[in-house]
Order: sequence, then C-alpha cells, then structure tokens
Amino acid sequence: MKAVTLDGYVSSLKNKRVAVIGIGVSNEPLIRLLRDGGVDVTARDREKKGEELGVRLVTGDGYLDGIDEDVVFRSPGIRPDRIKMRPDAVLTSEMEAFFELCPCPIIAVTGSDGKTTTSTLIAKLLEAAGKKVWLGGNIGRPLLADCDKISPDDRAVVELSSFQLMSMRRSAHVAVITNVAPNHLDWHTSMEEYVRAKKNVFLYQKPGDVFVTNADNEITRSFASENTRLFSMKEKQPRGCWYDGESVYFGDEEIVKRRDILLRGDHNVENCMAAFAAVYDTVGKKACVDTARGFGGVEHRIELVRELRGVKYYNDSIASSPSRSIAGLRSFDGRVILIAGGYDKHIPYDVLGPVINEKVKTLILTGQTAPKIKEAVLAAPGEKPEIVETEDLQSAVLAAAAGAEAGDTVILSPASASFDRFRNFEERGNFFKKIVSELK
Ligand code: UMA
Repeated sequence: MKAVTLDGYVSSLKNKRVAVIGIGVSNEPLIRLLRDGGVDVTARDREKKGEELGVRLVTGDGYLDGIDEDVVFRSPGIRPDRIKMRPDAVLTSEMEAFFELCPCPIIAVTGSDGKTTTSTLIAKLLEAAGKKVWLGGNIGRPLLADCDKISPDDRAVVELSSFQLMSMRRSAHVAVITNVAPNHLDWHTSMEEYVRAKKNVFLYQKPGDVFVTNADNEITRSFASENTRLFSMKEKQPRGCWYDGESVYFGDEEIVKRRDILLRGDHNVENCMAAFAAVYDTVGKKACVDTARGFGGVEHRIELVRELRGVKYYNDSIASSPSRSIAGLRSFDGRVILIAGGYDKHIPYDVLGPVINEKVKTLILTGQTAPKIKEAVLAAPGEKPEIVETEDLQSAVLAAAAGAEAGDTVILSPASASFDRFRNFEERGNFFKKIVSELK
C-alpha cells in the first residue's frame, strides 16, 4: 500500500495555495477534487472558461501572469518553460500526482505510433487474466480522482504522451516504448527534447521493474540495456517477443500464429508483441491467444464495422494524414475500395498517389482535399483506380456499397482531417458507422 492516500494528498495541500493551469480533460476532475477538499485553488486558461467550477479564475490573455502559488499543476499541452513561478514553488501535474498516489502497479505505454492500441491490448490481456484494470492517461481518461477506488491488486494501464512525460520524475513499473519517430516538433524545441521526454517513462525505474521496447527502431534500440525486453519483427529475442514470418514467440515459446491475430497489418503485430512482452509473465499464453483472436481494434482505427453480403467495411477515421492512410492501406492484402478526402491542412499528397495505385481498385473522393488526392493519383506511376467523386460522406458510402462485390473491402481512411464537415475524427467515424449500419 502507498503511504499517501488521495484524501491525505488533498489534505496536505490545504495549507498551500494551488494553481491549476489548463482547464481541460486532465485538469477538470482535479480542480473539482481540490475544490471539494477545501483547497485554495486558482484555475487558469487561455480561454475564457471554467465558471461552473466555482473556483477563482484567471482566464484569457495574461492567464500565465503573476503565478505566485505554492504548487502549480500543468496541463499536458502547456510547455513547462512557459510557466514562470516562484523558485521555491512545486511544478507538478495530474499524471505526476497519479504516479505518486496510485496504490497498484502502473504499466505505462508511450511511443510515436501505436500507443492507444498497445495500451488497450495490455488492458484486455490483464482483464483476460482476471485483473481489474484502470485504463487512462492520454487515451482520454484522467485517473487521479479514481485513486481511492483502486486496490493494490488492480493494474493501472496508462498511455503517456511526450507532453505528459516531459516533466515526469517517476517511471512506471512496466514501461513500454512502441517506437520513436519525429513527431510534435511544432511543440518540442527539438527532436532531442522529444526523445528525452519519452525516456522518462523508464529512466527512474527501480530494480525488478520492466522495460519493453522495439529492437527494430534505431532510436528505441539505443535505450535498451541488458534487462530490456525487446520485441522485433526481424530477429529472435531470447528474452522478449519476436516474429518469424508466421508466428509470434516469447523467447522460445510460440504464443500465437499471425493468422489468429484479428488486428490487421504489420504495425499491429508489433503492437501485439509490445503488449505481450509487457505482461506475458502475469497473464500467460491463453490470455494472449484469446485477446489476439478477439480484439478487433480500437474504435476508428481500421475498425471492422460490418460485413454485408461478403463485403467488409472498415472505419479508419483516425487517418487524418497521408502517412496514416498509407499504413491503413498496406494492412490489406488485395486491392480495396477507398473513401478518402477531407479538411485541407496544406500537406503534400504526392506520397499517397503510388500507394493508392497499388492498393486501391476504386477511389471514392469527397471533401476539400479530393482534387489534391486525385491529382496525386493521376501523377503517380502504376495502374490507376476507378475514381468516383461524390458530394458528401453519405453519398460516398452509398457509391462504395453500390460498386462492391462479395470479397471486397471498403475502407474509410480519409488521409485528411475531418474539420471541413465534422467536429473531429470520432464524429466522422461515428457518422460513417451509422451509414454503414443502415445499408440494406
Ligand atoms: N491551454 C492553455 N494554454 C496552452 C495550451 C492549452 O491555456 O498553451 C488550455 C486549453 O485551452 C484547454 C486546457 O489547457 O482548456 C487543457 O488543454 P490540453 O490540450 O493541455 O489538455 P487536456 O484537455 O487536459 O487533454 C490532455 C491531452 N491533450 C494534449 O496533450 C494536447 C489529451 O490528449 C488527453 O487525452 C488528456 O489530456 C487526458 O488526460 C489528446 C492529444 O491530442 C488526445 N494528445 C496528443 C497526442 O496524442 O498526439 C499528445
């Protein structure tokens, strides 16, 4: 048991003045918790918001001015170096407090790609082995306010972003880094800073803790020490997970055949290996096999929506950039019917052209980027798909369904953001699923 309970922690802040910067998903429950615990809280945000919270507010321009509180909680999206506070004040965050207070072992997953799928897989594996699991973090659910409901025998699985990790000085009991590639370089000052943030997930581990990472990724491989559990698509790992082209192994033991993994694509074999390597000793082979067979994926990520008259419909609404759609298309063997197009972020589409020509037999376009995608396809070498231009997503789905035959795959993988017509990729994915479910 941890010495400090949630109540004890909140009480310890009662004789202090606390600032919470950023009134968003992570911090709202924190603000309520502190408020209800009688702590003197000021909430700050660049936007005018938070009136309903009933705490002192500093919002709009100047929200970062005059921070003289004793303890300052930072939202993930706000860089620590933008917060000018007293030298003796403490800078922390909802996630850092969670690491301090969580009474059960924490399994943390970070990486540039695959975090959400890997965290979800780990949660499913632990559940399959009978554990009560608390899944949260960057995946969208803050867990601090739940600390008093968590028992020492449970497991917390948290997805962590580099924004959260940047200021962390505690590591997880089991830390997983799926891979590292350039990302968020508009927020981090350099690639080096981004990499350094990621390393915090294992840097402060204690003896007996476990670190899992990708042997095939040059950057993460350089983090490995003797005890690291590596996973690899390419070479045998005596103390980790590996793939021989047919099956996934943990050391010498075969865990599951590729054809029994329901998730599609090599990147998902990697995600499975990362998850197995993290918890194989706790969950055993059966939980791995059952989870691989039963887990169809996280919503909106190459998610199988329905099979109708032999046609499979997949929702890959998360794919808001060409690279993400390329990964989606590559995960299918044959040529598919692709629905693409959306909000124009002014990114180049030329990389997508050759992959569409290789993997797509009918291309159904809709949205602002439709002309750019068409241009990229026409300019690229290879056999061109049939191109159909439609008014909106609904007509795109109907056109796809009308042209599809048994054995075909229809996938929404827009290679574009959703903001031309939807609030976010979830709303777009849900709309797609609704139309697909209504097909007669
Ligand atoms: N804000 C400011 N100034 C800033 C930035 C933000 O005042 O410079 C304010 C915003 O107006 C907002 C509040 O801070 O009202 C909180 O915003 P936030 O974006 O920092 O964070 P949360 O709403 O708490 O959401 C965060 C994660 N967002 C970011 O890291 C940007 C969520 O991940 C996460 O689900 C949530 O915590 C869970 O607790 C989202 C994300 O995009 C999905 N993550 C990035 C990614 O996965 O690539 C890192």
